Amino acid sequence: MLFDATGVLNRRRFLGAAGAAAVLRAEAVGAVPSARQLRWHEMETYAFLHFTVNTFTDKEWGYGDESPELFHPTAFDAAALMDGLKSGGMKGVILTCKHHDGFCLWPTKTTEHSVRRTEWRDGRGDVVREISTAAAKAGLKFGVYVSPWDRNHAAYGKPEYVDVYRAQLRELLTGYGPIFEVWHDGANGGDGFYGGAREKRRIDKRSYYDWPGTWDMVRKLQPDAVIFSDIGPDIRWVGNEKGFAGETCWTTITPEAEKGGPAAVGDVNTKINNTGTRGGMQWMPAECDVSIRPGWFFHEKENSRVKTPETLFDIYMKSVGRGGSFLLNVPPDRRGLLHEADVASLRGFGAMLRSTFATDLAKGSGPKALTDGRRDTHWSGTSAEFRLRALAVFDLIRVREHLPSGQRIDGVAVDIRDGSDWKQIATATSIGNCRLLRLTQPVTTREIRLRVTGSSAPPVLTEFGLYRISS
Ligand code: FUL
Repeated sequence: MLFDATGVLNRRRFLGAAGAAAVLRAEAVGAVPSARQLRWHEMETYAFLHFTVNTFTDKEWGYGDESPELFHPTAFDAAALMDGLKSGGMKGVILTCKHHDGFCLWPTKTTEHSVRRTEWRDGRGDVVREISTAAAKAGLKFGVYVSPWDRNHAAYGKPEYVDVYRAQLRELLTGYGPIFEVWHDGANGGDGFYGGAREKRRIDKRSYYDWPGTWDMVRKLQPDAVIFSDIGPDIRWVGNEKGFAGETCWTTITPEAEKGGPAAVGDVNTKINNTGTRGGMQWMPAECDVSIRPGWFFHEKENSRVKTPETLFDIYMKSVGRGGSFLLNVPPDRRGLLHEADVASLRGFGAMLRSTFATDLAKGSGPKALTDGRRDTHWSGTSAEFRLRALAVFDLIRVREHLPSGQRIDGVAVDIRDGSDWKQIATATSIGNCRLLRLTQPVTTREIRLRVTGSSAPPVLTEFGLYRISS
């Protein structure tokens, strides 16, 4: 028996069976995901829409003194936006309901600085309403980005503003149906218009917003929503805006401030956020955000710099393929549509994803729970063999851990049969929700073996799949 009656690993037998010289650590399974995190883990790929007055001023950060009249999309079409995102395989969409400039894309009661003060839809428009409705119709989940920093609001920096911020969130979380994610950026304070004061306002990142109070409110209003920030509590920033997680990326983490000590929204050690912490205190998966263009907002001059489907696929490998999620920003243009170049790239990427994962060559070839294409069935062991019906060619391997059991695996190796021996073709460290192992050359074989080369408790896996990357 590899494990005793209580499930504790017999170290000597484990090493023998795995055939690896891994060092096992006898530690507890540690942090495990909540139900809302588990649901989020299944999404993997979703989109950001950065859209506001900046789209019309050609800026990335508005100062807060922009006239609302500047916002005048000429052909805004939420259904068309959703079509474009869906063609890229997106499962949800997070809208910048308010960016740092403070302009609100919905007719909020909290400020005059909103779509109500525009000629768009005769001042009766509501971008949040149109996007959330179109998303639901298209089968996409909807999330909100509400910038805590507000360069327009006169009260920013004073205690009253925190109530304004919460009231804005409350409107969004109560008036627009189910929300899957609430997104808080970490850009806090600085110079701005602030109701005409035009000055620099600094805030204390650790105390000003009283984040626990805000997050309690989010939990009450939308208990199923995951909350994102530099420090979670549900989903963490991956530490860069290029869309990649660390080659080793633990879902667990004990976040740290840039200079050590407890982290805060706006003050994290980005390296630790990028890799997570083995055996960390919290289950807090990494979200990898990146824009399809150099900027987050639409700029005509960047039309020739839209990322190609191949680049997006590479980012997918380094985000979803390392246990995180891929949050791809595709900014609407001044018409209120996705630019043709972005749509072409989304389509190409979506097609690559769909055709790559259409056929799992390992299906039915090994332990049932690993090869039945389901995530709710799981298998425990340290070495599994797969015998395919015929010779197959593949260059991509997908391995998934059973998340409710915690992140147990420290490393895996994959071998193919080579005469009477096995030949190792790939290795990986952290697994978590999904690990994609891309081979440098396609491999042709019928017999494959997965070995767990180290784990902190009996490994529990839900999937082993083999694919051929489509170009
Ligand atoms: C950052 C912001 O400053 C950027 O403008 C953008 O919204 C990015 C996703 O988050 O904190």
